[in-house]
Amino acid sequence: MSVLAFASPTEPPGPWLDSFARLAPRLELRVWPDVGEPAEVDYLLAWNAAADAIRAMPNLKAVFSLGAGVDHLQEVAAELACIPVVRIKDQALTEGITEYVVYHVLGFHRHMHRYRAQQREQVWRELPQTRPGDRRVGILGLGVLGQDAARALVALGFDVSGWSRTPRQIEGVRCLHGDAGLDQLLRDAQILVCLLPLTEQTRGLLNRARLEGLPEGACLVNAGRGAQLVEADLISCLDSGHLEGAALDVFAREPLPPGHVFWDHPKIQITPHVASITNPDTSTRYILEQIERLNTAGVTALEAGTVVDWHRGY
Ligand code: NDP
Ligand code: OXD
Repeated sequence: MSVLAFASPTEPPGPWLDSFARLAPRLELRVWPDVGEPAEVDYLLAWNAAADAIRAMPNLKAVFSLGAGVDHLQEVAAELACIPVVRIKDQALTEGITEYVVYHVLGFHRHMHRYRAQQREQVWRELPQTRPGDRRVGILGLGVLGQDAARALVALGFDVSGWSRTPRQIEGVRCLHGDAGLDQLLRDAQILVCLLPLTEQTRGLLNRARLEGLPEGACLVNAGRGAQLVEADLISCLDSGHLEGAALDVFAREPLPPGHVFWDHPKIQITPHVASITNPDTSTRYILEQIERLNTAGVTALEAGTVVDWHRGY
C-alpha cells in the first residue's frame, strides 16, 4: 500500500484526508509531523513551510503543491531536483480566478471604486460610461490562469493584451513577451491584472517605474503573489493620483499584519488570498490521476505544464 502524507501548518488536513479516504481508500494517509517512519512516505501534499517534511522524507516519488503556486517550495528546490513537483491544475481553481478577475475588471471598468468614494461623500455624480472594446486590460502571465481570464474578458468585449516569458498565441488577445513587450503592455493597460508566479525574475516587478509606466488613472488587480509588488511604490502612485485603485488578494506578508497601511487605504480593496481557494475534492481527483500516470508510465506521463521546472522557477 502506498503512503501519502499531508504537511501544512496553515491548511487544515481534514477535508483532504476525507477526500483521499473516499476516493482512494487503498492509500494510507498520514499527517506531518506524525507520519511514523518518514522513509515509508511515497507522496507528499505540501502547502506553506513544508520544508522540514520534505527534508525528512528520503523516498518521495512526488510532491504535490496544494495550490497553483510553488514559491512556498523554493527554499527546498535543490532537494527537490530529482523529485517531480506537481502543482494543482483544476477547473474549479481556474474558474475561481477568472471570476475574481472579471469581478474586479468590471468593477474598475464601471468606476465602482469611484462611486463608492462618491457615496462616502454623499455625491450624486454621473461618470462617463466606456464600452468594453475601448477599455484596455493587460494581463501579466498567460499560463493556465491568465489564459482563462483573458478569454473571459475577450468574451465580454474588452481589449485584452497579455504578457508571458515565451511567445504565446491566444485568439483575440494581443500576446506580448520580453522586456519590450512588458513596456508596451504597461503603456496601454488601463486595468492591469497580475497572474504571474513568484520567481527571482518576477519579485519586485511591479515597482514605481513600472507602475508609473501605466496610463494616468489606471487600476491594478493583483492575484499573483504579494512580493511581485513593491508596496510602498503602490501607495505613492495611489496617493499621487497616478493610479486610481487597486484590488489586492496577495501580500508580501500573509496574513496582512494589523495596522498595515493597506487596510485603511481608501483606494485599496483587500481579500485574504481567496481569489481562488483550492477545492480538495476536485484537486484530489487531479492528484490521483497524476499518481496513476506516474505509476503506470513514469514522470514523462505527468500532465505537461504542471510539473515544476526549477530552472525557470515555476
Ligand atoms: P502557469 O505556470 O500556468 O503560468 C505562468 C505564466 O506566467 C506563464 O504564462 C509564464 O510564461 C508567465 N511567466 C512566468 N515568469 C515570467 C517572466 N519572468 N516574465 C514573463 N512571464 C512570465 O501558472 P498559473 O497560471 O497556473 O498560476 C499563476 C500564479 O497565480 C501562481 O503561480 C500563483 O502565484 C497565482 N495564484 C494565485 C491564487 C490566488 O488565490 N490568489 C490561486 C492560484 C494561483 P510562459 O507562458 O512563457 O511560461
Ligand atoms: C495559490 C493557490 O497558488 O491558492 O495561491 O493555488
